[in-house]
Amino acid sequence: MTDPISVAYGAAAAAFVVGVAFAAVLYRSLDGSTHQNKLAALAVIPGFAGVSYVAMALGIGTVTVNGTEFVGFRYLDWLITTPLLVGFVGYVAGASRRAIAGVMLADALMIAVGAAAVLADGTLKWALFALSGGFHLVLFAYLYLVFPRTVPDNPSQQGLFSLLKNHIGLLWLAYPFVWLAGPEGIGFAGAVGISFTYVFLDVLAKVPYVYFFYARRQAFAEIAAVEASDGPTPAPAD
Ligand code: RET
Repeated sequence: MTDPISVAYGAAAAAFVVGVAFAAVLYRSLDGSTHQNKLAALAVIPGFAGVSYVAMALGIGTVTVNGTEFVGFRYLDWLITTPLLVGFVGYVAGASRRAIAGVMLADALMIAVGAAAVLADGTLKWALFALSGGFHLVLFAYLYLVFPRTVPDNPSQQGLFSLLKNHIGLLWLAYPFVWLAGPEGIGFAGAVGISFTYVFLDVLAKVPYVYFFYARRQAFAEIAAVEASDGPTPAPAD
């Protein structure tokens, strides 16, 4: 528990507590909004990550397969929380349930196939890596081609949507490269360096994400106001 990686994992768990606090403050600020209950699930993103990082700090779920360390809780955390990260972007975009389910499925498959690639060897490993990368591209297509079509003509919602889209679009690009560099890929970097990098990326991917919802909560107030009005807002006369 006192090795540097466990300390870094413990520090990450503390950072995720801050993320849960942002989700709680957002929840309270949405009293009376129709979005309050759905956005409550945002707390699962840093919450599950925090629990996973405690497990990782304690070495629970970490096994060595074919000489490579497989950090089970890392992939379990990603499997549960990354579909939520992309699903909520669809929600902000006002996307259909079908489109939201589609992006969440592509994301979950990207992670599950990526986990299988860690455990596999030889050609199969690289085939699975490529397949996971393919699901990553599908996810990008939802973010950059499908979701923008439905974003309402409302500056707060458009602003939050493009912030989340670009946050995910840029930051998540790092993951496959880190994986490739690590022992599960070509092995340029060791397990310790890779684990530190994942800690940094995971905290950046989740804590600011929840904060953006809080800082831009106006987007939900306005949606609520439009929904509360009787029917569609009349078009302004020219
Ligand atoms: C893997 C390896 C196989 C190829 C690809 C990957 C992508 C992973 C991503 C993970 C994102 C995780 C986040 C975690 C937050 O805590 C599985 C590394 C494409 C994009 C955002």
